[in-house]
Amino acid sequence: MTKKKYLEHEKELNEKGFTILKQIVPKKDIKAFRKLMDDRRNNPEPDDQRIFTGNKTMFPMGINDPKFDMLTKYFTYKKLNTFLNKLTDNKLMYCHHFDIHVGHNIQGDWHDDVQAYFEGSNYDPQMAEYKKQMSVCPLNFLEEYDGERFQIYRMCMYLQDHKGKGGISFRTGSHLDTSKMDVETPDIEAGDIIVFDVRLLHKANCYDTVEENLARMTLFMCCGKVNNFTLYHYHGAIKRQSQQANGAYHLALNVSKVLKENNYRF
Ligand SMILES: O=C(O)CCC(=O)C(=O)O
Ligand SMILES: [Fe+2]
Repeated sequence: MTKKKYLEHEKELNEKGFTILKQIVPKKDIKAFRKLMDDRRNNPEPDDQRIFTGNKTMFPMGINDPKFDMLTKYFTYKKLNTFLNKLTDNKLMYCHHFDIHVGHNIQGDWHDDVQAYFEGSNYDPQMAEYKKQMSVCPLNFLEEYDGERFQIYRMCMYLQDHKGKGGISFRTGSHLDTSKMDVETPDIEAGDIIVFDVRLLHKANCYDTVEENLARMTLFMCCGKVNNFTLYHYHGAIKRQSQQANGAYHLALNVSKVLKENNYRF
């Protein structure tokens, strides 16, 4: 990526709250991930953990389940890693938040993906109460602290195209001002990765698997710049994951190995 292109993405991310990195994931990986996820959904083994909401299947052990080991490839895409390292001044940190979702046919609600209660994060009082149980950060997430600002991002990999329907919508600029109402629904091609600020309000769009003859599959990863904001979020994400998985959170040894090799702290 040229310096000019990088600066355009960074500006868009800072101002609108999201940017799209085109064609990060090779077609052969998309095919292999889809096959794996389809298989894990359709052929469960007795010790598998799964959560069903509507027709969506989630895997609470996430990438730490050895059966999903192949998904550690997510941390190896050079173009994505170069972008994230530039964005975080080479202080990139994995936040232990990795969602594997298969199937989704209902319209989601507007929400952010912040995994801790921060001062100023008052969009939804009910969510604020839930977040307080995860992690309470005394910092205001709109202000700088110790020369650092809130820099936590979600990386969204869609394993099918969404041209005009079934993807994700954002309330542009709502990461800095929750009263922003302008909605954008970007077209996505399988293999693109959307990077968004976790404070940005977003919602999943309805996708009829039967009509499309294809299950809606997504892989959402999360990382940030090493600083106090990120640490509170990180602890909240671990707590959430252990609640979902009904047990202690363990980072799989192989996941940590791949993270380390690719300059992600954990
Ligand atoms: O599936 C999507 O497009 C969005 C999902 C989402 O927002 C979430 O899991 O937090
Ligand atoms: Fe979300």
